[in-house]
Amino acid sequence: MSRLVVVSNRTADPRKTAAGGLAVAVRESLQQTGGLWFGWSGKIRSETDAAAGQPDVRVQTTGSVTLATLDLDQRDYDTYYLGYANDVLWPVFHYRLDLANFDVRFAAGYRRVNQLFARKLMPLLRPDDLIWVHDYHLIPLAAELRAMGCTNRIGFFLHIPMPPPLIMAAIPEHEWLMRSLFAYDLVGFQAEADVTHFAHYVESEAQAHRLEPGRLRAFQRTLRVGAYPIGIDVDEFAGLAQGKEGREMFARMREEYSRRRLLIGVDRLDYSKGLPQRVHAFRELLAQYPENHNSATLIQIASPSREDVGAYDDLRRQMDSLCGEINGDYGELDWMPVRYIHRNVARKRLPGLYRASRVALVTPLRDGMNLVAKEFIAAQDPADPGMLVLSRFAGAAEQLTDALLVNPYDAQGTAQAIQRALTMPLDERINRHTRLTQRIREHDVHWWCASFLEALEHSGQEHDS
Ligand code: GDG
Repeated sequence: MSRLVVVSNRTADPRKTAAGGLAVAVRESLQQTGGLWFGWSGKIRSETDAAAGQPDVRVQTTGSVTLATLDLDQRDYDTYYLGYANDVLWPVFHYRLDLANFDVRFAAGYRRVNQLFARKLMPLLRPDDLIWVHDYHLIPLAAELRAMGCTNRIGFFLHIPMPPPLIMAAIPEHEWLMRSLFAYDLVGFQAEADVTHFAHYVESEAQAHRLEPGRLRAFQRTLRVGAYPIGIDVDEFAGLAQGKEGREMFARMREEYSRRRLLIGVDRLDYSKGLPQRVHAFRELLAQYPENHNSATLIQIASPSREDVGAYDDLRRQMDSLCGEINGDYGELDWMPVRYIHRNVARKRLPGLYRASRVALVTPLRDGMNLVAKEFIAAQDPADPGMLVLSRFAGAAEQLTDALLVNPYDAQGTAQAIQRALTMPLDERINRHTRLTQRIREHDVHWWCASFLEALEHSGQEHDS
């Protein structure tokens, strides 16, 4: 069997509990097969180190997994990471052209770091390695590797949404970016909508042909594409809910909120997650349904994220002020409608918190998948489950159709759905939860990993140039 080589912007220690998302999924894929995980160390290389010519790739093996990391210098961090990845690709791929900053230095830095990754990775590769590249930071990596003579099978998975062609076309380098995807053997997306957007882009902008479902031909290359919706480790997460810290958290929350109804939101503080819109909808709930006064309480955990990027500062100020207003307008001496926590909460405590909540609000304006929606389902008591209110614009909405789907831009409609979730009879909650659990079990993280790697293994070398 081929060795697996995973490449992502950041790596994490595979022995430690990862914070979530990509890190959990990658750890899962590597633990199954063993292999190499290559990426940025998260450290900025000091000028002294650079001048002293210190080795810049550190290799460390633990069990069957080898971690290889490299430091970036300040200029690369500013242009590749803060600049192109998080000030161009992230906003545009989440349909936020208004927040994108198309600075030409960013594109050059992005290309330079992808070349650096390719140069440092090449000597570590073996001829039959399967290479799996993750996410928007590394779109051109396969093209750079191919230019250096790499003939391995290389797959790419995009964790964030693929926007429609006319939004993609706003990126000055869009043609180069999309062409470089054709250096992969397999490109996986989260949802069918993303596959459709990509196919439309290459058909309209690059005269691609669809050879058969899942195969596109353009730029003299043939590429396999497909939707591989990422999942969670359902048993592990349900197990955490039953563990010591999970049970303690659940008991504390149930006691604290015994006379109230708890709603939960857990997100990175990111403008794609629709946090201000969510607070507006919650305010609307209090305005439209006064029976929730002195009762419904929203705990919103917004873990700090990308604090070096300007748009995130504005969001933080906006959330501080919205939550202050709602508490000022509706709060009582013994009741605060919103508890807004701008800190990271330990992963082991999340399942207990989810389980103690009657409703989860997962209402991004745009999201590749959204794993919080799946974690909330996994943590519920099947005999008395809480209800998920889910944005139709999250990739998860394609699968989780038994949640209450909402348009997060519509505060009134979202408030109505929240009220429906809060008052839903037990039998309907159980029926919906049973079907939702089936969906997250069918497409869990093991399925995601195995199905992507199997497709990559069988994708073969279909390039003819
Ligand atoms: C990208 C895509 C896609 C959050 N706050 C805390 C915390 N979390 C954990 C959650 C969950 C993870 O972080 C977040 O996952 P998401 O899926 O919501 O989102 P992104 O970080 O935006 O990730 C997304 C994902 O990649 C995977 O492909 O689903 O669409 O944007 O696991 O529980 N964990 C802890 N404390 C927190 O305060 N411990």
